[in-house]
Amino acid sequence: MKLYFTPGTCSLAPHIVLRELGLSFELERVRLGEAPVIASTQADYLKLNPNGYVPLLELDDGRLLTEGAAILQYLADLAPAQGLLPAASPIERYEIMRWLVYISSELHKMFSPWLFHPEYGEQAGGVARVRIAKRLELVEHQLEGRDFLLGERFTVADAYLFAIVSWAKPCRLSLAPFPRLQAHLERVGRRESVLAALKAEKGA
Ligand SMILES: N[C@@H](CCC(=O)N[C@@H](CS)C(=O)NCC(=O)O)C(=O)O
Repeated sequence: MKLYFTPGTCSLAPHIVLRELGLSFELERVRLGEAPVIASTQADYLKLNPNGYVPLLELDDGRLLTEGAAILQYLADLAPAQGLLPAASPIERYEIMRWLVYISSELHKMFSPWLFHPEYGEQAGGVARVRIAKRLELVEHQLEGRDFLLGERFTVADAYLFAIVSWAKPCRLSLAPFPRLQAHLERVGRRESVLAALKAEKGA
């Protein structure tokens, strides 16, 4: 398996999960932009993903899978015993899927593009910050009495939340009103898989 990733982006979530599960994988860095390329070869990345974004997972049989939320579920299902996405208890699984969709549509796509593209201007950025902060209230509420989104167990949703909400600081979004979320980020940030993923991406 090969994960196409870019440091500092949402591809950190499947990268963390690959390490959590102890799966063997290769990393391939992508330089994003108008004409994204595979960093090691300068090959045209659009040939692999015409939408030009990461993450992209290349399976051993050559199949390509995009969309972070789908990749996270696929990976977790490769090692069900590890419980990053429970299969045995359907409602818990759908609650995790609910969080994956919430993070993808209400957080991820509010940060990006609005806070990553200066061409949208300060006004759009300001609106995005207010909306994201509103959406984070639900996350803060969910974390009451819980170490992770679904309780005491780390799941794929926590990996995704960590990757996205880590953008708050560079995007000048204050997390001061969300102490439980801050504690969650610190807790997840201390995990071996996360430290290893960040180290590998820094050196890539
Ligand atoms: N719908 C995709 C979006 C992925 C996405 O937005 N990736 C960003 C990095 S966080 C990216 O590669 N952006 C570059 C671009 O859109 O050109 C998913 O959920 O996986």
